[in-house]
Amino acid sequence: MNYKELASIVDTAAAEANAVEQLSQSKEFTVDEAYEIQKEAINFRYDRNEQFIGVKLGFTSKAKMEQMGVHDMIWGILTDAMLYENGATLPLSKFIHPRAEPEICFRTSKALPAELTLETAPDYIDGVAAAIEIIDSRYKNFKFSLEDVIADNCSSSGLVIGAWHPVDTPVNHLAIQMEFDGKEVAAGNSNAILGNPWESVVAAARLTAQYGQEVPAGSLIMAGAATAAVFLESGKKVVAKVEGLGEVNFLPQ
Ligand code: OOG
Ligand code: MG
Repeated sequence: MNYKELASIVDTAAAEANAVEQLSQSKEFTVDEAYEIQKEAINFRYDRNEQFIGVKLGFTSKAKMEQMGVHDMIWGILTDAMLYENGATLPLSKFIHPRAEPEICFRTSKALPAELTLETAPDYIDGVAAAIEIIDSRYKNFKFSLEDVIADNCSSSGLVIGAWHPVDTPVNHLAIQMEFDGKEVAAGNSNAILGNPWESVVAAARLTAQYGQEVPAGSLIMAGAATAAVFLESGKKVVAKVEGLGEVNFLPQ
């Protein structure tokens, strides 16, 4: 099977909300090949007129790596079809076994260069916001190897963004919390994200350049979860709160 054929398996699984076996069970592939498969899977979305809106990083915190049993940072692509409005109802029928995780989102003001530092990164960003990512692995039992999850566009399936705040809004050492119907289901600190969430912007610039992905002005960068992700429950309102950045919510139904 070539990359495109492998990509069509995860793309169809996503489109039909039907879990499949891990791709590596039929063919072994490397991390670099996994990104080739991811690219082909995203091309299927572009063929359906979905638009690039940004990138997401994954496994930027210990909590996430431990939950999923993997040990390296990953990145994937976000499209407009994944974006839900703050307060929206999320149709659960479109998903397989979705989980939510509270995150921080950055918005680019200029195209990202390949090399950024903690000092230069803010020059390329014009907003920060509280966010929730909805991840929905296309693999059975939400189980995968590092290569498999990369090929599956890092489980990307949805995101909700809160109100934008200026670029100089502090993002370090912020309390992050997620509630289902008012009950806390996850809690952490923003510094669990690579020691400083701005490191995610630096990493996004480096990784996207390495794989030839442009990140134009106006793109979103999801920094990765500081806490483990939690399975959605129908009718239970999901609220994420990030100290200083406010709240963001949606209703799975
Ligand atoms: C992969 C996606 C990880 C994060 O924020 O760490 C991720 C997964 O856990 O299915 O989005
Ligand atoms: Mg995430």
